[in-house]
Amino acid sequence: MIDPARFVAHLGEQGVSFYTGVPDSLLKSLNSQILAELPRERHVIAANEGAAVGIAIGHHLRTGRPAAVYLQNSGFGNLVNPLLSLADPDVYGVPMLVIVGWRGQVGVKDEPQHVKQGRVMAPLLDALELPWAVLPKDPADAERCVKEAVATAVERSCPYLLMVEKGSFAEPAVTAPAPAGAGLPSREEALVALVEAVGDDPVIVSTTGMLSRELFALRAQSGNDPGRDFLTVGGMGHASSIALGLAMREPDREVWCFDGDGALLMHLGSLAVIADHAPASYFHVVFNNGVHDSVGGQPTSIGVIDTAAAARALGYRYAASTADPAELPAQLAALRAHGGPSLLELRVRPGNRPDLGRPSRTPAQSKRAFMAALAAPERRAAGPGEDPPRADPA
Ligand SMILES: Cc1ncc(C[n+]2csc(CCOP(=O)(O)OP(=O)(O)O)c2C)c(N)n1
Repeated sequence: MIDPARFVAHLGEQGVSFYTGVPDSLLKSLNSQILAELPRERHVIAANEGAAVGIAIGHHLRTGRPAAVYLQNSGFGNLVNPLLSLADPDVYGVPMLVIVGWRGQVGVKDEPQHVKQGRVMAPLLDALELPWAVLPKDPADAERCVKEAVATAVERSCPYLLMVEKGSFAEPAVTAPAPAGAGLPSREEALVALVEAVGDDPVIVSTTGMLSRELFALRAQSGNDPGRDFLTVGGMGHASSIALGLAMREPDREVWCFDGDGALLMHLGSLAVIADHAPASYFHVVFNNGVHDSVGGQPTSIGVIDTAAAARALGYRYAASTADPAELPAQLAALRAHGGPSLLELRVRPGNRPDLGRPSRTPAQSKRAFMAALAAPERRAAGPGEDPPRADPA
């Protein structure tokens, strides 16, 4: 295994001393090392993977040096646009080292949302016509690989991609300070109270990561599952847009998006579009723990904004904030009284219980059940010119 401290030191020796990216569970040790060791001038946790490439380009324009960009391969699609239309040697030609955590690698058991992305990684990388390699787990081989990667990136003025397999990095010797949150409820406690206050009739679209797993576990435990939860297991940052598409075709039923602060920031522009198009039945709750909790607790930039004020400034009809689950019935009454699109920031502490399970149904099974529940006969008939709702026969 690779010692993350040595990895960072070795990259420094190759002239790479600036890091930016979106954290990943496979890169957790490296992310912790960078967080603990580097000053803020040398490390930026970006809103999304494409933005990280942008930051790396800016860094190079002023320093002439390559930056390191890190991400999980789930975010590969976000990165491809600026990589190919800006950094590529056919455009500006910007050297950088792109370190990609390889979830869903063939032969390694992983969640359904990672399987296809993992399986097609090699052909996708080949199609980019950029140099890439799998980072060896042996420390000496890893150093040789990194040296060669940086030299190639600089020589050819291009991004070089390094794929990192599960279990490549050892635990770091240093630890970043634990994120704050004392006195706040856990995400799961807040979720239980929120689900109770939302009630059984609405549709719920929950965000990527632990929150969806906690919602699934809550339904399984309580035995009360109205069947109208959509778990956004991949596509981080898009739960609010899924909820928008739904709400526009479901104006007589409340649609609630349960979001995370990292996911909210990842595609914050969607809020303006939601404000512009969502019906009054659209409600948005952001579980704000200040970190990317699901992949190791690395901070987001949510702390610099007033989330409720930002939602109002982006056009939401009403927005408020609370850290008290007991206040939820009153807070939700206020949201409902104002009508949507409205947002509630729910401040919670980082962390989850260690024995949290994972959804036992496949995403395709969940989708069919969800569509069938929405199309259930007690619902209104399709309006003129509308397709009747139907479950996917696949
Ligand atoms: C596009 C994309 N980038 C990165 C990831 C990896 N990832 C999964 S959950 C998560 C953190 C989510 O943070 P937040 O929305 O704040 O929710 P929390 O985990 O704190 O509850 C990340 C980075 C992903 N799934 N998709």
